[in-house]
Amino acid sequence: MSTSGSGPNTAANGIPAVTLSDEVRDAVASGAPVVALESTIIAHGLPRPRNLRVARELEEIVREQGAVPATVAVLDGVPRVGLTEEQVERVAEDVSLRKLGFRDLAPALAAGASGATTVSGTAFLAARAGIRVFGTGGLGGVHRDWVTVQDESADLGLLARTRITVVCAGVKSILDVPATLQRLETLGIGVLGFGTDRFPGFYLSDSGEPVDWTVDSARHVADVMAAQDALGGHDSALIVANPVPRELQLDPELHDRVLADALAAAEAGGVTGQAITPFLLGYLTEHTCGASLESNLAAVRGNVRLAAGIAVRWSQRA
Ligand code: PSU
Ligand code: MN
Repeated sequence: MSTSGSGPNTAANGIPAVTLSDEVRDAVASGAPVVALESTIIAHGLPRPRNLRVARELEEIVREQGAVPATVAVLDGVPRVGLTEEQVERVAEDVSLRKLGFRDLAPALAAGASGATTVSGTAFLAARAGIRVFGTGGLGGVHRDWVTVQDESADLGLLARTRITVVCAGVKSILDVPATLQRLETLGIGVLGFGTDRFPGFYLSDSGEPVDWTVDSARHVADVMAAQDALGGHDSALIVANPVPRELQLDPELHDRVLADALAAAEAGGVTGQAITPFLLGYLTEHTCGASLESNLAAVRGNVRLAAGIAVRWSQRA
């Protein structure tokens, strides 16, 4: 793996290995706090041109907490952890960027392609770069029509075998939330409710489902991470489920109504596979007149802030 920010280190087969920005490389090497940020949310999860402002704002939130942001993407076949300002702009503006889950990384590298990384792609590359904390919006999960299409996000399987702490606002209600929680249990992925004993519902502070473990401070999360490491065994992630503040959540009635319409529109339009999540998110934004976008952003901001706080705590233990 390359740790060079100045030009990728080319592996024996001619394919560039993971490239860290100079700032991220130095921070990782010195044990300073670093927070990984995904790029799919920027490229495919938020409307342009707002997405660029959000990408910059998220990096700024991490810095305000005293940590280093490491936005992850694949650009021209190079997997990058930590982007320059120009690279962040490209992620936000280039409409040809693909959506890359973990399994897409190798073909993208081989083809010299560019793409934004999902939770699975980001978590993999961040862990390879030595980063332990990752802040995002919502995880992928089990889709509601799983029985017929078996669409379960690769996020879950990847997190079952990657030692990283992911701060999220739960999973979107476009998914089957109880089934997703069940799969997390089956896969052995720990879930902590941050200041709550309810699993958050992304746009909503409460999905209606319980969580088994509650923590109330970044220090407590770091204690759980240390216990994971002390136990040893195979690597798995830790999910910190951080609810959007109740006063910033989407009106639950509006949420339920528009969600039902969105699911019907996806079915009528035959939208499936990688396209379904961006489709449903776009539909919700449009049909709530932007209200879903505001709760979405409130959730992401809160998660990234908390992720930075956890990264700071974690770095103090070392
Ligand atoms: N949930 C959101 N916004 C998003 C995503 C999920 O609220 O942008 C993105 C994340 O990058 C996540 C991906 O990893 O969608 C999951 O996609 P799929 O279901 O195709 O695995
Ligand atoms: Mn899928």
